[in-house]
Amino acid sequence: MAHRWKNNLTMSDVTPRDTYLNRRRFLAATAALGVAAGAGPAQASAAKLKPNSWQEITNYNNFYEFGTGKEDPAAYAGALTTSPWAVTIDGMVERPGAFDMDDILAAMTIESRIYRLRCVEAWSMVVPWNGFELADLLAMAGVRPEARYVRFETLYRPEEMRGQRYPIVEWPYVEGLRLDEAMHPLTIMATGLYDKPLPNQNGAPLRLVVPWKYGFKSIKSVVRITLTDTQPRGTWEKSLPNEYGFYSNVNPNVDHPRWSQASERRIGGGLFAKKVPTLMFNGYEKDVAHMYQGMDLAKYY
Ligand SMILES: Nc1nc2c(c(=O)[nH]1)N[C@H]1C(S)=C(S)[C@@H](COP(=O)(O)O)O[C@H]1N2
Ligand SMILES: [Mo]
Repeated sequence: MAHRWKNNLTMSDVTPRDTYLNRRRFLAATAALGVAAGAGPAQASAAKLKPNSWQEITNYNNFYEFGTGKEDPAAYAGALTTSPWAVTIDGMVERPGAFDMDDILAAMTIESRIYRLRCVEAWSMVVPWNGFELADLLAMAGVRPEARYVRFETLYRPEEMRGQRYPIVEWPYVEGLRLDEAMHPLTIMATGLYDKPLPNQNGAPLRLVVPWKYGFKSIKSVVRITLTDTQPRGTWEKSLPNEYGFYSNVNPNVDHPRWSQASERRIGGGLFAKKVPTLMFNGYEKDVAHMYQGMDLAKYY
């Protein structure tokens, strides 16, 4: 379907640093995305952002719980019941328990973040998320000082998630972050898109978004968050450890064993659009590189 989409993005369209550093003003300026023009210098660059369309973002998905085709999630994720929903936060926390989605939403301030999304398969989009910082959610449970990592788990419900009836990967889908990555202000839990509730195919009702990492780290439909002192093994790391590492930071200089990561195809650019260069840490280098100082990124891929 990609050939039907019209959109022309360039790297300069996206200025994520301004967007998030000025997020409160950005939010105050507008309820709708992209209406921030003229509200001040910070908003001037934010207004240049050109997100992919709703149609693109909700019809070209990876969500293997509903099948491996890009159009399977849009076709089949409607079967998922997302209310009621609870997220268990456990492990090394002060107040472990099941947190009801309604209570989470009541406690959080929903904000807008326009982020790049770069899939490890070398395609990308720009997505206007709504959500809140993961750090604020973790604060509800109280992170204990011995915690070093965060492990996330997707719902396991094969009656509604038809892909889970097949051993495509090990279910439930699992991902993990180092605690400093989880606490980073760029790391959010998304609850919406374009100021509308998150569609099921995008990971309703709550999905992780870590914009400087390959898309598969951004786990969907999360039901459990565990604070731990042990590095979690994600679903893709377990399946193909020499292809997908724990860190999975977007890096144009470290190729996937089977393809180059130096450039990417923008969804919506059309079939014959030129690939655009992939940016270090997906363009978030200034904000996140300090966390990986001194690490050999080819070794810790
Ligand atoms: N539970 C779960 N989360 C997942 C996936 C998945 O298959 N299952 N796919 C990942 C991959 S590979 C990508 S690129 C993004 C895609 O997010 P999007 O469909 O909202 O663009 O979701 C990630 N989160
Ligand atoms: Mo992906």
